[in-house]
Amino acid sequence: MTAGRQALRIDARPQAFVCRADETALVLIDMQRDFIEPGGFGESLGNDVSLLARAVQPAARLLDWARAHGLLVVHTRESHAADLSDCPPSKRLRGAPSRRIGDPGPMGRILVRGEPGNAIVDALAPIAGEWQIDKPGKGAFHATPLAQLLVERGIHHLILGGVTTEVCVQTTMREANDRGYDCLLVDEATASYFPEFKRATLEMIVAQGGIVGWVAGLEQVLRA
Ligand code: C5J
Repeated sequence: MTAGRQALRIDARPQAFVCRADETALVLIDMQRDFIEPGGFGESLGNDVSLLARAVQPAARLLDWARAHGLLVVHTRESHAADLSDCPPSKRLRGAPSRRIGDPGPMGRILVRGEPGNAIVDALAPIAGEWQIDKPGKGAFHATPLAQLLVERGIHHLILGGVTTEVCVQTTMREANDRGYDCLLVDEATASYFPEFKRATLEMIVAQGGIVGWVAGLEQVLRA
C-alpha cells in the first residue's frame, strides 16, 4: 500500500476521525494579515488582533504535518476585486468600522485582492502545488471553484484550521458538511476575537453525535 492510501486515525471528539491522506485536504481559512495583524480589516472592526495571532504557530505545525503526509493543502483568502464588484453593499456598509472594505489603510486597501494586507501571513505562506482560493464571502464554497476542484481531486475529508472560528471557519465547515465532507477542526489552529465564541463553536460542532463534524487537539493530529 502506498503512503497516501494508508488510513490516518486521529483521536477526536465525538469519536475517532479516520481518513486517507490522498483523500484528505488541509483547509486553512483566511490566515491573512488583514485579520491577524494591526491595521487590517479585523482591527478596523475594533477587534484585538493578538487573539488571532495565537493560532499562527499551531497552524504552522499542522501545515508541516499535512505537507509531510502529502495532503492536498488549500489556503483561502477573504478578498474582493479592486472595483468591489463582488462585495455586496450589505457587506461594505454594515456596522461602523474605522475603515470600510476597499478603503486605504497601512497595509493597502482593506480586504482587496493583491494588496499587502490581503496576503497570507509569512509563517503560513503557500508553496508550489498548494491551492489558493479567493473568496468574497464567509464560506469558502460560495462563489469559488472549491467544490468542483475537490471533486476532481477525489477529496472526501477536510481538516480545517484558520480564522475566525465562528465566522469563516464555521461557515465553511457547515457548507462542506452539507456537501458530504467529513470535517475535522483542529482546536489550537483556529481562533476568534471572542474566545467564548470559539469555545461555543467547538461544542456546537461535536454536539448531537458530531452534527457538523469532529474536533481534535493539535497533538492528537500530529500523532496520527
Ligand atoms: C470575518 C473571517 N470574521 N475570516 N472573516 O469577517 O472569519
